[in-house]
This record gives sequence, C-alpha cells and structure tokens, in this order.
Amino acid sequence: MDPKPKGWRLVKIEGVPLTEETAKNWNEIKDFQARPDDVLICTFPKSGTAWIQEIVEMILHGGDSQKCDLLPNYERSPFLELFLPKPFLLGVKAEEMPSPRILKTHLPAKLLPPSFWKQNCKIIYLARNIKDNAVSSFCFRRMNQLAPDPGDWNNFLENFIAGEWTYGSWFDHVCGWWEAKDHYPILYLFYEDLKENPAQEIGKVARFLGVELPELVLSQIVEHTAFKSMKVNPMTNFSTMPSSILDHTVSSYMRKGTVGDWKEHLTVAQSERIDDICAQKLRDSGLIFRTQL
Ligand code: PPS
Repeated sequence: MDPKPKGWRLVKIEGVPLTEETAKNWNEIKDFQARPDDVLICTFPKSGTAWIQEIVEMILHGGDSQKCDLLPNYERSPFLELFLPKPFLLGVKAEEMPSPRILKTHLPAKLLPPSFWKQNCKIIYLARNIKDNAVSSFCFRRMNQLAPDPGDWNNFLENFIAGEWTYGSWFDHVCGWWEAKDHYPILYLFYEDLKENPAQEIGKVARFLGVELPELVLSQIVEHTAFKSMKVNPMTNFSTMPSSILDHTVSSYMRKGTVGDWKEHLTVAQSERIDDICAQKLRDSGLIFRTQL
C-alpha cells in the first residue's frame, strides 16, 4: 500500500489561498516560460477541467481517441502549479514537454505567470455555476487525501462562499477571467452550455483552435467526451491515481456530471443566500450563470 501523504495547509499568495506546496514553489511557477503555441486550460477547481482537457486533446488529435488513450489525462496535460511531494510525482513536467503543449491551471487571472500574457497564448476558460461547483468541491475534498479536511457541509459552504478555500473566491475567479477575455485570446465557456449542447460548444473550441472538424469527427468527440464514456475510461476517470491521493471509496472523481445536483445538497435558505450574493457580486460584470437546464 502507498504511504499516505499528509493533507496540505493553505498559504496565501497575494491574498489567494493556495496549497503550501504551490506556495513553496511559487517563484518557479511565476517564472514559468510559456510558448506561443501553448494552449492553456483554466478553471476554478471542479468546473469540468478534465472534460475540456479531453475535448481539446481530441480536437488536436483530429478525433483519434487512441492517441488520447495512451496515457492518463494528468500525464498528457500537466497541471502547472501542482507540485506533488516525492514519491507522488506524476507524469512529465511541463518544461520537458515537446510543443504544442496543452497545460492546465486553476490559478486566478491575476496570478497567471506573466509569460502566458506576453506570448499571447490561447486560453480556454470553463466556468461552472457556484452551487454545483461548491457541491462538487466538497465531495472532491473528502476523497482528495492531499486537500485540507473540508469539515461538515455547512461550514465548508460558508468558507467556500467567503473565498477561504483553495484558489480563493469563486467570484473573483470567474470575474477576473471574464475581464481578461476582453484583452487576450481567451475563449470563455460555461459548463452548463457544454452540457446542454456539447456539439455546438465543441465546435466553438475547434474554431478557436483553428481546427476544422468534419461532422463525423465532431460526433466522435461528443461521444468520447460524454460523461458516461469518461466515467468508465481509466485514462480520464483518475482511477489510475494512487488511492493514497484520490480515495475513490469516499466519492468518485466522475461523480454526477450534471447541472442542478446542488438541489440535493443545499437548503432553500442556502440557495437563496447564494442567489442574493451572486446578484450583488456579479451585477456589474454582465456574467450570467444558469443553475439548471
Ligand atoms: S478538478 O479536480 O478541479 O480538475 O475537477 P474538474 O475536472 O474541474 O471537475 C470535476 C467535475 O466535472 C465533472 N465532469 C463532467 N461533467 C460532465 N461531462 C463530462 N464529460 C465530465 N467530466 C467531468 C465531474 O463529474 C465533476 O463534477 P461532479 O458534479 O462532482 O460530478
């Protein structure tokens, strides 16, 4: 059995709580050298990162799923700011990867290593409504042995709304990237749209990446990246990760994959309170999130 790593503490960098491992390596992360042909996938955690990663990989491989199935997703598109302690180092480091690279980050726009802006890299941002995001985060924190203990649901939700959780405020994150999209090549997508009409949204991603997708290939990508397919695919469902990091007996990574699961977890009062905070915090941004389809 793998030795069990200890749960990480959170340390603030420019006011944003990050894991102590990320904070310890912050200078190296900040100086990361992006290349002009990098494609960067950005999300607040639990917004569908693995989903959009697989979509981008499939598009860039012309719909050839065999190429995607060669390695687990976390080895194909490195997680920029994740530094796992030995012996838990996984996959290749981004610096060692040949171009074109697909990279993943959960960093808020204000903490993105500056070379991504300088190189004008293509960035795909996927946002998910805060209610489903909070539920998914809570379930994941329970299975993720590296994360701090989330405590009970009510406490967790308060901390999550207040931004006292990994990567800080969901509001700052979605708004920061929303503003950045007016100045840089950023495709801003919503989980709910992707769920409602995957073919349409995958088409947007392909156009953004400058790839023309024949109808047949598009439908193959829709099929390969559907929740039911990704849930049983060991290269996308994280079952290959040591159980000392992700304990699938507590919850699964590919858990529900729906819009509106929050209704099973939030009280009416909690839901209404979040609606009020959203109305206030998102008012000036023009951002609108759907919480059901
Ligand atoms: S992480 O750890 O932050 O990178 O997690 P992330 O991949 O961003 O988010 C995990 C949630 O995304 C859901 N998911 C999907 N939903 C629909 N379709 C597909 N193909 C898909 N792939 C992943 C996953 O189930 C998690 O959401 P919940 O609500 O917990 O099920």
